[in-house]
Formats: sequence, structure tokens, C-alpha cells
Amino acid sequence: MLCLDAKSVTERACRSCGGSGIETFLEFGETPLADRLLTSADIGELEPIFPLRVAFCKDCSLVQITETVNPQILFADAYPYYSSFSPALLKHSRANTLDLINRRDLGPESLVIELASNDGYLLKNYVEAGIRVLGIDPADGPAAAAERIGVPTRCAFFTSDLAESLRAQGMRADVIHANNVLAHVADTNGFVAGIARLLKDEGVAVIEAPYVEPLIEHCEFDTIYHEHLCYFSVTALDKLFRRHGLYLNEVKHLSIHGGSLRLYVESRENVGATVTEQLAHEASRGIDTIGYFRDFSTKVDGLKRELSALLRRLKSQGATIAAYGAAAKGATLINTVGIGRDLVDFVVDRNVHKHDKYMPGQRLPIRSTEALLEVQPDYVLLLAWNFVDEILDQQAKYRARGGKFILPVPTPRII
Ligand code: JHZ
Ligand code: ZN
Repeated sequence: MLCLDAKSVTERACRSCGGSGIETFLEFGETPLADRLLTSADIGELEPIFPLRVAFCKDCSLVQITETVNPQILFADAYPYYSSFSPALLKHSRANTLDLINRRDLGPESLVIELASNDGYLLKNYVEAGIRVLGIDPADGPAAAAERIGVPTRCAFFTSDLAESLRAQGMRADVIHANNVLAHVADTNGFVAGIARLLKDEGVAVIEAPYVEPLIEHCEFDTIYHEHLCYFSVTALDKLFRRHGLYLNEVKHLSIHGGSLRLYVESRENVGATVTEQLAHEASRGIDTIGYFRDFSTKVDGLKRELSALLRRLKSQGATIAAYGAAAKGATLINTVGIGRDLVDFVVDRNVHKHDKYMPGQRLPIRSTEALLEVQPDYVLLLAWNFVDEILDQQAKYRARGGKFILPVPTPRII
């Protein structure tokens, strides 16, 4: 258990089943926190670094990192991630809400709760439709932004205790959304137990999480950082929900964030073909065994070497290089590959909260996206590769002038 004063703890048992059979298959050494952007005042200071190692649980198949950094350090103070900066994500979220309003026949009597509601990017669609909502998010900046657009938000971490107190106030949800948060919580079981308490008997929890299969298959190793404690397979999720009297009844594949799952979880067991087929698929690929993960580390080392060699070759030919997307995954990429100011001059991002700050570790300065047209670097390393189509469209002018993008994964290539 994490004591509130501790900066981090090293877990010896599985986060989900508590078993002791966890085996490390990937080591990054000690890395800085991916979303802890530096201000100019921090530049002379040392940054906190924490071990980053990935392990597999032989008992329940969950892939997880072994270090838990205090969530207060990770999420509460000056958390720079605002969901609404991505039009693609807004569109994706809106489609999800409209589908649920339809499928579940939601109306003014219904209640929709979102865990990690960020800046209200999703719940605002229900507010627009006259449906009652409650957002819960521990990051004060995004939570305040949600309130400003009319999304009632509790600025808090979601725990089983909070679920209990909301239930005591008579709140039970028809729909609980939890997008890109299940992998972030240190108390995995407490979080799921909280969902079970807060859901109406006939309610549904709709949960999105990056899927471990594309992470491995497309070498998306940069999505590994301290905020992401778990990397889920359907096999591991199914066991986790059942432990709390919940059932994973339907699963959908989404392309967002390099390949994600949308899970439909209910307290009534009604497991559909999408789930049984996915479980069979994972068993046939061996995703429920450590063998599937054993050569990942070699694959990651190969990609890191290749990308570093490409950037060094371009640089030695006199090219100028910038990067796009001060993303958390960008921090893992630049810090594990070793991409510093000698290779990349600056990073651009649309999120104004990130401007004039510096990427953790390598301390690349962050500027607005206009800098690409002002400077016209020869190449732009696409750190936010998960939004490639959107960003290429948006940067048509930079490209028309001869600028080129470098995609780091699944294998480094120039486009
Ligand atoms: P993006 C985030 O990770 C945060 P990150 C978090 N850790 C998580 O779980 C995952 O998502 C799933 C910018 N951008 O979203 C915005 C543009 O500048 O891929 C972001 O700073 N222009 C909770 O940080 C960054 O790029 C654009 O057109 O790795 C993208 O970061 C678009 C689309 C984005 O995730
Ligand atoms: Zn386990």
C-alpha cells in the first residue's frame, strides 16, 4: 500500500489478483515523470526519477509496471493534459455518448457519471441533451474548465469510499464512463469495487483502455510510463471484473491511442460473442502467457537503435529537426532513446498549457504549432503518432513547403 508521504513504492505482488508470480520482461531504468513538464525556474534543478519496469502476472495475465508513484504527484498538481485539444477525441467521445443515449434510452431522469472527466469533453454532450451528469476528476485545472462549460464536477480521486458516500446520498448511475483511467489507478480493485457500488442494477459501465496486443505488435513502447500502471488484455480484465461481481459482456476495438478496447461491464452476466471470441483469440496467441512478452525487450531495443541512427544520419546531413506533440508518450520516447537538443530543436503542441515549458528529462522547449511555419524545420518527429491523420491534415502547409514527418512506430519512417 502507498503511504501518502511516500513518493513511490515498488510492488511485489500483482495489482489485480495479489499473486506473487510477477515476472519482469522490460526494463527502462529510472525515468522522469512523463507529464511533469518543467518551467524555466526548474531548469537548473534535478528532476525526480523513478524505476520503470514492466512485468507479467502468471496468475491473472495482467501486464503492469512495478513502481507506483504517489498519485498526488502524478495527477493532482498542474496536470497538463486537457482532452479537448483533440478534435478527433471530441468526435470519438460524442459518437459514444449519442450511441448510449440511444441504446439505453437515456433521458432527464437518468444519471451519467464519468470517472476522470477531465475538462468535461465527454459529459458536455449529455448536458446538451438534458441528461443529469456528474464528473469526478482529481486534477484541479481540467475540473475547473469543466465547471466553466456547465459540467458539474467533483475535484477528487474516485475511490470505493467516494462511491459509497455518493451512493449514501442517493446517487446511482445508469451509465458510468471511465476512459483512460483504469490503467492509471493504484488501487485497481478499489476502483472497480467503487464502480460496482455506484452502478444501478441495470446500469452499464463503459470503459476505454489501451489494449496490450497492439502495444506489443506495433512496438508502442512509448505508451509505457508511470501514469500507466496496467496494460490490459481481455483475459486479465475479465478476471478483474468478476472478482467484484461485474461481468464484461461486450467488447469493441477502437483505433484511438494506438489501439484501445471499449468494455461494456454490467452486474448481470450476459457474456456476448465479442468477449468469448476475444478470450479465445488471446489464448490462441498466447497473450495469457509470459512467452508472448519475452522478446519485446529486444524489439524495443531494435526500434530505439533504428530511430536514433535515423535522426543522427539526418542531422549529420545538416537537417534541422523539430518534434510534434508534447505528449506523455513523447517523454518516454525522447528519454529512453536519448533524443536531446543535439538532435531536436523544439517540440510544438496545440495545448496552450504546455507552451513555454520543457519536456521532462531531455528538456526540449515546447512552443506553439505556428513555430513549424515560422522555422520550417526539414523534419518533424511525430511524438503524438496516434493522431497522425489529424496532424498531417492540419500541417498541410508545412508539408507543401517541403517539410517531412518522421513516424517513430511501429518502425521509424519518413512520410
Ligand atoms: P496524447 C494522454 O497521453 C494522457 P499522451 C494520458 N496519460 C493517457 O492515458 C493517454 O493520453 C491515453 C497534442 N496535440 O493525447 C495534444 C496537438 O498539439 O496522444 C497533446 O499534448 N495537436 C491520460 O499525452 C499531444 O499532442 C493535435 O492536433 O501521450 C497528444 O497527446 C492533436 C490531436 C494533439 O496523449
Ligand atoms: Zn495477477
